[in-house]
Parts: sequence; C-alpha cells; structure tokens
Amino acid sequence: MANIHLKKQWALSEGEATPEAVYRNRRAFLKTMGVATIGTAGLAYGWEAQARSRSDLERIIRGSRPLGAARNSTYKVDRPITNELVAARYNNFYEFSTAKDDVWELVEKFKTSPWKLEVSGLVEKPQTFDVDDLIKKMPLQERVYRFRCVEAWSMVVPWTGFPLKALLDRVRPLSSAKFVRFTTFFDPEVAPRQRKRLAFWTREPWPYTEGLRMDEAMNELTLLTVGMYGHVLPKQHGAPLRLITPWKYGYKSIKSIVKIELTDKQPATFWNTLAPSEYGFLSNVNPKVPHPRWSQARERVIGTRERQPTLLYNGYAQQVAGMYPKG
Ligand SMILES: Nc1nc2c(c(=O)[nH]1)N[C@H]1C(S)=C(S)[C@@H](COP(=O)(O)O)O[C@H]1N2
Ligand SMILES: [Mo]
Repeated sequence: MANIHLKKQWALSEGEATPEAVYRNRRAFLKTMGVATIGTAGLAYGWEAQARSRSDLERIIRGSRPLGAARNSTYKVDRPITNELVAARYNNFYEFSTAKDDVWELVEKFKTSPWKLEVSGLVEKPQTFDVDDLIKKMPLQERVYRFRCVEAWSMVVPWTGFPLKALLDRVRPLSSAKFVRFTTFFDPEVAPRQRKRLAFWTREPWPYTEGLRMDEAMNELTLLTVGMYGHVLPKQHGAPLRLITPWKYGYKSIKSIVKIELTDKQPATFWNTLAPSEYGFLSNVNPKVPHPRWSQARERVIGTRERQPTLLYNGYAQQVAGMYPKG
C-alpha cells in the first residue's frame, strides 16, 4: 500500500503540481506511517540526512575553490543576479531527491574529484580527460545567463566554463556526427533514487541522459560549466562539470557529466523517455507553447516575489533563432 501510494507521488513528472507541495505531502505522509516505514522509505529518500542549518550551507559555498575567470561582457542580462544561497538550496537533481531544498544536504557523500570525462563516439581522437586537469587547461570565462526551468521558475547566474565547441574541436568530430549524447554518473550507493527498487517503481531510466544536435552543441552559447559565482560548482549544482544551454528548459542542462558521445542518431533523453508527450528533444524556451499541464508564458523569479514574462528562446533569439525553422 505504501508503495502504491508513494509511486503516485514519485511518478509525478517534473514540476507537476508544485514540487514544494509534493515534498510537504510526502513529509506528512511519512509521519503518519510510523518509524518502521520511515526506516526503509527514509533510507531510499535519504531521510537519514541530518537537518543542517543555513550556516552549514554558507560554509560549503564559501569553502568552494575560487576559479577567478574573467567575465565575458558579451553575455549580459538586464536583471539582477540571483542570490547565491537562494540558488544553492533550490535544486533539481533527481538522483538525490525530488524535493529542491534538501539536495544540498543529500550530496554530502558524493565525490566529485577525481573525475573522469570520456569524449568518444564519432570522433577522430576519442579521449578521456581528468576534469581537474581540464579545468586547469581550458581557458575559462564567466558568463551571466538567464536560466529557465520548465516548472516556470527562473534565475540569473554567473557561470564559469568554456564553450563545448572548444572541447569538441580537440577530439575532431567526424562529418557523420549529427548529435551529441551526454550521460550523468551512475552510482546507486550515493544517489538514492538510482537504487534498483525505487527506479523500478518510478520507471526512471538512469543514468540521466541528454542530447543536442551538432549545430546546437557547437553554438557559441553552449557552455560546459565548471563553476558559478566565481568558484567551482557546488555539488548540488552538478559538480564537477555540467552543461548550460540557456535558450532551452533547465532539464537540458545535464549535471555531473561522465560521458559525451557523438552519434549519428538522435539520442534518447531521460525526460523524453519518461514522458515523451511532455518533454520534447529540442525543448527550446517558448512562452507560446504551453506544457500540457501548465502555461509557459510567465516565470517566477526565485528568491523574490516577482513574476515576469518569459521570452522566446529565453531571450537568446539573436544567437539561436537561425538554427530553427520560423513559425
Ligand atoms: N543529472 C541531472 N541533471 C539535471 C537534473 C537532474 O535531475 N539530474 N535536473 C535538471 C533540471 S530539471 C534543472 S531545472 C536543472 C537545475 O539546476 P540547478 O539545481 O543547478 O539550478 O538541472 C538539470 N540537470
Ligand atoms: Mo527543470
């Protein structure tokens, strides 16, 4: 019974109802189930994590290694940068939790160094990189981008990274390469929601994968990201390396990448596999195309009470509209 009841909640696709409501319901539900159930369900969810205070979060953020990359002023946003602590405890990272405000705690045992990144598939020179090494080697820059989640919240973040193109150029894509497939780490020991039993109930196709067309991957905006707010990525944001594609909904910005493969076929993606009618492959931000269950016309600015209109391609039409048919 517990499983059936819970499955219903877990089966909610991204952003159905408000995740906060799901989280509160779950908490209330578990409370009524008593200690025995909390013992097992609790472990699966990572409820063993101790509630820690705001000062713990602050300490984690302040302790992140600085990167000191110069800001590329080509990429400006006419809105204030989101408060760092607000962003740091408002995360989507389903490997750890479907709630947002507990991811930062649940990643405690997640080890993000050393970290290998494989770049392979339809390339002349497949290579595996040590990410710490890569961070030292690649010319890093900071870019302030808008970020828009399909759940209709948004933020503005200074990311540090390098264009994906700079990495792909190093491995020399073959002309047969048409798509890029990205894969997140798979480790059920540290990521509770990847555990077999839970994955069976939720039908979640771990590991998380995402994909881009080759032209999108080579677009100037597409940033392989290793830091934010001037320092390395905190684990809850997808350390040590994630994708940022600011004209697409947030779920395309895959976290904690272990593999980048060039392919000739459109790759399957996590959300598209789970709910194909709700999450397309392209997933470009478009205020005129509602998600089947809610409008995309406006967005809630996290850390404020503000709502604002959502822009076509999230405000990046100038850089990306040319890649897509008009209409
Ligand atoms: N591996 C992985 N990557 C992921 C996700 C996830 O659950 N797992 N969530 C995505 C979604 S839905 C969003 S909105 C962003 C959130 O990034 P943030 O937590 O850094 O704000 O990460 C994206 N990347
Ligand atoms: Mo999202």
